[in-house]
Amino acid sequence: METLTVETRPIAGQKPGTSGLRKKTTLFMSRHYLENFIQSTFDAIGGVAGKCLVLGGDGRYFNDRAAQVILRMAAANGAARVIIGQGAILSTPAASHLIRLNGADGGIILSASHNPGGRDGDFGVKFNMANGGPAPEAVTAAIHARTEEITSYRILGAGDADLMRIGPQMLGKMEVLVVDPVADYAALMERLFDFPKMRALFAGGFRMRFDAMCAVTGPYAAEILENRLGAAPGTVAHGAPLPDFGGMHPDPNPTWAHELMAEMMGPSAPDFGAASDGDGDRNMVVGRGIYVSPSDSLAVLAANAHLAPGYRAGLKGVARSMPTSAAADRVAARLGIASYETPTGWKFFGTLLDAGRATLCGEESFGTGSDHVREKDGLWAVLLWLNILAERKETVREIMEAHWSAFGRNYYSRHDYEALPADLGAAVMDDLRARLPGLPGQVVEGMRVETADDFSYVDPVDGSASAGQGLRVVFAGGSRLVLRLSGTGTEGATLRLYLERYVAGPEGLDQDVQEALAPLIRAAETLAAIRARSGRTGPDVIT
Ligand code: VG1
Ligand code: CO
Repeated sequence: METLTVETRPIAGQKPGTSGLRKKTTLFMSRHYLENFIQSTFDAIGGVAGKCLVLGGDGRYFNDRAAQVILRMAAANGAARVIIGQGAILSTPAASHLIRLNGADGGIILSASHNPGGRDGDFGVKFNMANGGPAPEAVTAAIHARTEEITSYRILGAGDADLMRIGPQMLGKMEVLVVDPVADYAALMERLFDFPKMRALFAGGFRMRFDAMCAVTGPYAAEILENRLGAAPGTVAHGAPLPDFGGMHPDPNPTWAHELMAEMMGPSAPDFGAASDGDGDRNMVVGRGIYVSPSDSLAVLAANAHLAPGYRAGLKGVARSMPTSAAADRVAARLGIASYETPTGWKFFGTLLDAGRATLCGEESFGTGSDHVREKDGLWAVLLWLNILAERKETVREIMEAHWSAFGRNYYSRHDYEALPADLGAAVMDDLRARLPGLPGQVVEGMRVETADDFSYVDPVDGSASAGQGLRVVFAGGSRLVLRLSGTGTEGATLRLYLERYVAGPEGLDQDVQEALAPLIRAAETLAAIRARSGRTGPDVIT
């Protein structure tokens, strides 16, 4: 088998965003596009000669073809071994676990997460480091810089590897080890949680619905929930991963997981509902008749994690992304442990997890995880909830209400304005940023502005700095609004407006969320005028 060196030229725009490089699938399939990015990644990390990598993806259109190209490129670049999920399938948390379990040097995950799949949808590539976590900004910047100067890439002149055959095979001089995508991950979950107790819960008639949304989590959820925990067959809906996600939009929020929401709010709702996203790293949790906001979910998990065997020793600290509500901070304060506020994106949690400063991490965007891997982990969060439910023997509603009366309630919502013209999105941000210095002291919609800034972060472990991470306006009493541009979209600009208001209780803990936030919603329009300037009547998605 011959190693080919193929001449190429830099392709503009190969700049990773919040979570890897995401582009239209057809662009990724165009000549040299994937190859340039993969070679640039290999070059930026000092080559892959002699190294071991993990490879897999969420099964979306082009997943299998891209995996074959990457295998041939890894072989041509001298990699010793690639561990790949059968059929090139791996959820993001399972990939993170395999990197750590095997002491691999890193991994490549093929996913655009919640972005729609299919030929007309999106595709993505993420690079993860030896700790199993997303490449930090310094590495993604080096990859991007390399894409701007690349002149050639190396690829093996070989046929396809047989990715359905579990076990080792050779591709040139490189070993390709095909593994069951689920087995090691399921074993890890059995170590963290009290499976006998959770089995007893289901045996006692507890009913659950898990909506895998035709994305990668289906096989994981079916194996763990139905086979190992004894949940009724059919508990997992939309369980077969499909290249176009069956036309679904695997974003686990009330808008896109509307089937699950309708069932959970209906007359014959099961006890517990959950959904996950395209690559299995995010989760939505719903009780019978009650939606749990992701910020609240993080706080409840932090307050109750000690009920699960893997966390019995207690938590070292809790970290959340800046736009996530401060509910988890209140729990950390009560537990006497540290809390951290990081920029959006899981890559910022890695150093805290590695240094043993944080055990649980979470984002308002339905991402929760712990130090068991270095990615957020949708099914893990669902299992921790189940373990807590099995221990407390209360309903989700009872658990939420008890939590709010103990800690107060951080009313929270995110309003997304999707696919705005890029220049409009940038102008809204620029104009509000320019106004920030003059805002403190001003009264907007009856609320006095206390502080206003553009969030910047210095990593407490490695000292790396990240500026421009979101505009914050904080009002007296702690209510706040945050505005930032999405870094995962592939069309125009998506503005995310985050709204939060704290009510200490005991009165006012059961308000409608949007009504509780109404003054902040008005203040945001006064300050940023997104509706007026875009001509939109409201957000596209409310979570
Ligand atoms: C979004 C979320 C962010 C999350 C990221 C990747 O980013 O807001 O919290 O980490 O997606 O998640 P942005 O830049 O569009 O706001 V995933 O599951 O899509 O890998
Ligand atoms: Co995801």
